[in-house]
Amino acid sequence: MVAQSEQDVVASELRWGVFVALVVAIIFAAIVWAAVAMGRNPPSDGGVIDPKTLHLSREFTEANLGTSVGQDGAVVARVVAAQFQFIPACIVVPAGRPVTLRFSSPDVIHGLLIVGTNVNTMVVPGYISQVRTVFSRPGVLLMPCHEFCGLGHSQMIATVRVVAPADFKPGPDGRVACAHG
Ligand SMILES: [Cu+2]
Repeated sequence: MVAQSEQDVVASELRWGVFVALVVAIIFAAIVWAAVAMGRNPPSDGGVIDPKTLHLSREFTEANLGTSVGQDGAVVARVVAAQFQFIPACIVVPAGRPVTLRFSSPDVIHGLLIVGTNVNTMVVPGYISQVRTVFSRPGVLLMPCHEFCGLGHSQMIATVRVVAPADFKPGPDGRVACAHG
């Protein structure tokens, strides 16, 4: 091996430094581009809400929880993640159609994922976590809490019932609920 001079080593370090800086700049630019030009933001970007009064007003009151279909046909499901349950513990969503999921917590930090889908978010008190997705096919999916939130954490699991579009029948008030719970 040829012995390198001190200057060679410094020059090599500088080259690698520039290379790494370029990689970081490209990744950073991609993140900014996705956020600004494509509107892709982290799931926690759904707005702020006071965890103390979550259940009293605005969208997370009891009557608003679960799945609803708006006048424009948009499907939105709202779920409260609390120690140690999801409320409601079961939601119904249609397959093959965009669904917006909105979550919030009245107590501590929770997290959730829906098994076999790209839905995966933290639920931080004070913020609304929003995930948009399309469920590809009908089935019963599990939605466990994936952030340790206390002694009952392992019991904290909900069910997502994905039904065929023909079986997705909102009531006159635009709401759809699981048959039991
Ligand atoms: Cu939890």
